[in-house]
Amino acid sequence: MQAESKPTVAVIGLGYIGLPTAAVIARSGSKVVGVDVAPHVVETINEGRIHIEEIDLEGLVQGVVARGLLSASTEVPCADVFVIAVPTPFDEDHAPDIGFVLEAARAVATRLKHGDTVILESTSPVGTTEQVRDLIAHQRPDLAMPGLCEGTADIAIAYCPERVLPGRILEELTNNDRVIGGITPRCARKALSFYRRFVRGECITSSARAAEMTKLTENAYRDVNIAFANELSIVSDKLGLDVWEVIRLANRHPRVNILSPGPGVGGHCIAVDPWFIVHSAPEETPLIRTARAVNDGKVGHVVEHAERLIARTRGPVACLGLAFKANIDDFRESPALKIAAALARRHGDRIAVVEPFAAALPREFDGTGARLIDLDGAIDDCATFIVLVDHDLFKSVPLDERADKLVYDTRGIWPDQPAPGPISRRLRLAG
Ligand code: SAJ
Repeated sequence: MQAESKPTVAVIGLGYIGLPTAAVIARSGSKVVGVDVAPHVVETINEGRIHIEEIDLEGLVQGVVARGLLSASTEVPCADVFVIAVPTPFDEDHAPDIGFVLEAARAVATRLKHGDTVILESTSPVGTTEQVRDLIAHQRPDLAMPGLCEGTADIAIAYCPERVLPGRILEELTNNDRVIGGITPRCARKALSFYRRFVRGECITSSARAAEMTKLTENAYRDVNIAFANELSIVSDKLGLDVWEVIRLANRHPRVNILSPGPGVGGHCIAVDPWFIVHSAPEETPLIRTARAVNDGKVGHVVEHAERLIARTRGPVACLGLAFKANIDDFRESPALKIAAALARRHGDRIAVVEPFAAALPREFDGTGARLIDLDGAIDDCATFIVLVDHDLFKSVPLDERADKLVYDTRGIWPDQPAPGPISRRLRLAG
């Protein structure tokens, strides 16, 4: 990569992180090729459209594709900078699976030339960037590798985790601070000069291993803190207290900031990444492991409470929301989906699901008899509401449209909801 010219870039993986990243880099003037194994993703992007929901992304992709700055391919091209943004799932034993990262590295290795930079952005267990380096070293003995050669390496390899929040990806991609961990300090500086082209937040350099651990730490921190809120909600339920009130009052302390309880923790990051730490240090992580158990256990707790409510009522029950969090169309690892599907399996056609981000019920509901209805239909037909997601649409329902409903609000979106009776009151307060 020459110092001042705009580097050509290949972004491997065009999912929730890779596509917005490719588009933002293209907006900065670099020619970007996005690479994905799925032909329909490549076709969609080359038509200037997108295959995921994210605020403002469609317009941005349309613009950079039209200007010839972004294109997509199933093949990794030659480039100055390679950004790897592929998934890192875990297996049944919660062991991280870095197979997609290594596959991407293998494809990148065939294209590398002297002066190129390889950056891993996928959330990865500590040591993965070094494994990428070792794989490339094995495949390309003609290139001097950072950390393995005497003197200056031929290529730079770094780890720079994405930290963006779904629903705010474009804004956070540009404005969040970035941690850039190099295999060597020289690698970190090389990657830094790349990120400075499109990141307005501060870019801090470190080692690849520290940057890998930083990313895992951020999500484990959030998981542990949500677990605390979820545990409080179960305690409050037992003691007949309103958990939302308790948290609101406690948060008035200047050094207390408790997060919100909910039906559990979903998504593909916070419910997954803490396991990468546990897996690398199983004896040393009782707290992180317990937090995972508390958050996973919240799903069963909500199902039990909902069951009791449903057993005492008649007629259709509205489950509000399936997404793993508010205002997105992402149902992966969603506690709301697990809860609604469990209730549908048990109560069949009594269950009506409202999810403005779904065109049809997911396959988990096949054969249950449950149906997808819109919010107005639920307000007209259902006397019982189980709130599972805090979508803005649900929050906007005024009190006079729900005052006569029996409500179990796991997200605390309707603090003004009247408590019609002792059982439902206890259920609503459970959080
Ligand atoms: N949740 C609660 N209570 C809360 C906050 C969240 O129950 O107070 C639940 C949500 O409903 C959801 C889950 O936790 O089910 C995760 O949602 P989230 O908004 O906390 O996080 P994600 O998974 O959308 O994104 C996280 C972010 N990490 C942190 O905030 C530390 C994001 O910055 C990361 O880039 C992303 O993971 C990632 O890709 O790793």
